[in-house]
Amino acid sequence: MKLKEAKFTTDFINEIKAMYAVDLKETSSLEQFIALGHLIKRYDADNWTRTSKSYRKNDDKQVYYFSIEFLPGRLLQSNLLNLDILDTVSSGLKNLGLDFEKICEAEPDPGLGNGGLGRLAACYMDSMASLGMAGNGNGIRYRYGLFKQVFMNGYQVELPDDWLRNGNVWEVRRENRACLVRFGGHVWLQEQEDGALRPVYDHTDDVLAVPYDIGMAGYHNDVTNTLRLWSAELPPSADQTYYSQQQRDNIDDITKVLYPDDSNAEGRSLRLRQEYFFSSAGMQSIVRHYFLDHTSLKYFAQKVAVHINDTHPTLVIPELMRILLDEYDCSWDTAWQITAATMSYTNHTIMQEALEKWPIDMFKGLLPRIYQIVEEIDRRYRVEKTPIFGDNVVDRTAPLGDGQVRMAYLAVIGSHSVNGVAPLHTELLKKDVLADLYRIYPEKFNNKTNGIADRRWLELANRPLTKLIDHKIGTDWHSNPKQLQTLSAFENDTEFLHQLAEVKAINKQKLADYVQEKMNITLNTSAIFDVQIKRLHAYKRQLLHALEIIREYLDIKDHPKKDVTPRVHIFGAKAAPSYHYAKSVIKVINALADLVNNDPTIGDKLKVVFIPNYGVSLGELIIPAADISEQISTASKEASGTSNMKLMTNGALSLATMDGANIDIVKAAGAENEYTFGLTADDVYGYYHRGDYRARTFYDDNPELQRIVGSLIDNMIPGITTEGHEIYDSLLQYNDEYFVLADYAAYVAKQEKISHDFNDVEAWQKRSLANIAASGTFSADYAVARYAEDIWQVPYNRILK
Ligand code: 26W
Repeated sequence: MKLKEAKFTTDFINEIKAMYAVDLKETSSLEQFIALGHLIKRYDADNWTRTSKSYRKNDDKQVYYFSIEFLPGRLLQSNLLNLDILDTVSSGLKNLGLDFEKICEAEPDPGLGNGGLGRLAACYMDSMASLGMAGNGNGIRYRYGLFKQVFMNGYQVELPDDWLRNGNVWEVRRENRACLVRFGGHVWLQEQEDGALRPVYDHTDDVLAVPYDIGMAGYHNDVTNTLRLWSAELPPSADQTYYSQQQRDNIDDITKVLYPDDSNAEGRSLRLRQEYFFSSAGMQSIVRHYFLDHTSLKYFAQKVAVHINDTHPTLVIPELMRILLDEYDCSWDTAWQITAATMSYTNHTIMQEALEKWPIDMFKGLLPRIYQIVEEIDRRYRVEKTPIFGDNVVDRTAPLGDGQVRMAYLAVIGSHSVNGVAPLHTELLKKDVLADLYRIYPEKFNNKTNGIADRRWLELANRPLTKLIDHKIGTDWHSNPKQLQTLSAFENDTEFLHQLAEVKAINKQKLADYVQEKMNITLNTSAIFDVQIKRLHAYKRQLLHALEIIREYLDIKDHPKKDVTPRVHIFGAKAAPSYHYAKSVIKVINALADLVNNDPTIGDKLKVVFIPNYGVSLGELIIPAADISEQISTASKEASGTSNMKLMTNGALSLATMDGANIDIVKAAGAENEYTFGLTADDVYGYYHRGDYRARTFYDDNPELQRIVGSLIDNMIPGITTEGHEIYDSLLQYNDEYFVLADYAAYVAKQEKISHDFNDVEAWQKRSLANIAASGTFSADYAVARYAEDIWQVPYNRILK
């Protein structure tokens, strides 16, 4: 949009006056942010209105991306960038004597997600809008997001994330778009005078689902899509009938808080209520919207694509069936044909404990009508497939089995497309986790490698690098990220390589200033910034990284005169509150940090920093400062990873196992520009098949490893008696489930090589440049375009080069 600085500053001052009736200089950064947010939302209102109107006028097919998690991060800067007024507004505010950075930091970071899945959904929302695609998000407006993490004596402590205490400037409450969602009660089919069988409900617990819409502005295209987040409230009948405090609390609880687990399906009934709540509200509002401009269901699947982000929204399948059968008198076959053609499902993990299976009793009690429909889906699936594939395969793949509703199977059977998020992951789905269903529906399976919103993770998070790249190759890469590849022409441009090193140094200093201020730890910015930022999980092997730190520490202690390449190990990771092992690893790393950082003989040769409360905003500060990107998961366990892509595009070199999208990153940038090591997925599966992995063998054969693992229990690291023994036993008594000891030697060898290579600045920057140049392929714009072409069949108007 066109905006003159003078117009902006006038509007802003008026906004402040209108909202706070005080002069600008008397307002806080938070008030300035809130006023600015309201002003920007007003600037974008025309785009938002026009966009949804044009989709209806052109009768465009629309995508509805259902996700129980969205991690949008702060929206101020990305909205300003996408509306093409970032420079105007930032200089306008500076000229008013305000601190733009402080205003940006006043914005709450909506933690409505755990990690990869939630952030991917947010990146895809940005790309759908930026491609001019009719892409709507559908999720939950949690009153409390993912817990705030603080460390008390090195232990993780969870605090409530009261992100709405100052309201949310970007949202619009849509009272008149509310829907009623029914739980519990009894349902039976009753013959009507027209002979049709219709369900009759009684004693149901009804909940009002109220949507809050947030505009998703596209990049320089005046398109603004909608992210709709649902909130649970008392139904209108509450005015007439008495509701006990308990009943009121039961309703409130539905959207009160995000479940902080990102890999363990707890199977709590409140979680099931959350999943049905937003799936039903979302589906009802989609069908209602469709019938604003259509009279028959014949074209529904041609006008609506519903995407199921992991199994959490799978109930959209029986819910659409319920609506078509019960409210539109559709025949079963027609309803099923429409539903399967509308639905598509993405799997994000192969971890067994993460695959949702709901006890039938709980499911039936809470969702009686939905259970009847799932039962019929199961019955018809068995009737159709048993003659072809036999009892065993059908029993193993039917939605109902072992007293459970198996959500992944229901998602596959009820969708026309099933995709993994990186080539290796998709192969493992076909060969292992969903092998039986792949035999039955091979045509449904496809791969869609993840992507990242490079506008946020490069253009916004790393302004110095963006300016340097613009200076070298122009700005076309902003909307055609593959253009970054043209940077490789400058791989021998030593001046440019040194400019790259300066940019990295600026970002490292920025992070060092934050760590100094918040944690009172002084970082040596010429050291290697070795970064591992992701949820704390055994398969992600933060423990392997910790063992390396112990090795480095002992090496310096043993050889104080030895010339070492200084290192700073940076961790960011939340552990699910109920995940005991993960919390023990956090304690051990923090105890190790205390030992290393306060050991006078170490000085600034080695530092360990575990930055608390890692999330999107901290990621934007840490990622541009990274030299090494730790992607060391046990091969086959990380479906894709996306921090690997964000670190790559900011010039970090990957230290990686051949797992998830690491494989594709190595292929894109060239193995010579990364550090790969360790067992492959085939090696890991080989051990599973043979059942012959013996962690102790690796321990017995490696005295150095014995000393390092021994330091977990020999009090070298103070304060970890319990945790040290727990981890020590997990390795040697419980046979090291994630092959940490098997990969130790290869990992350490690469770390040694990194210490050597880092000192050749030009060679290092040349490899850093190769990563930046090759990173364009991992833009979410290309990933979403592939979903649009192969799965959703929706148009988008941006020509992608
Ligand atoms: C039921 C508990 C639960 C909650 C969340 C189980 C599983 C999840 C998510 C699927 C876990 C997740 O975030 N998976 C990550 O998804 C990313 C986006 O595709 C991938 O890049 C990561 O590899 C994957 O771990």
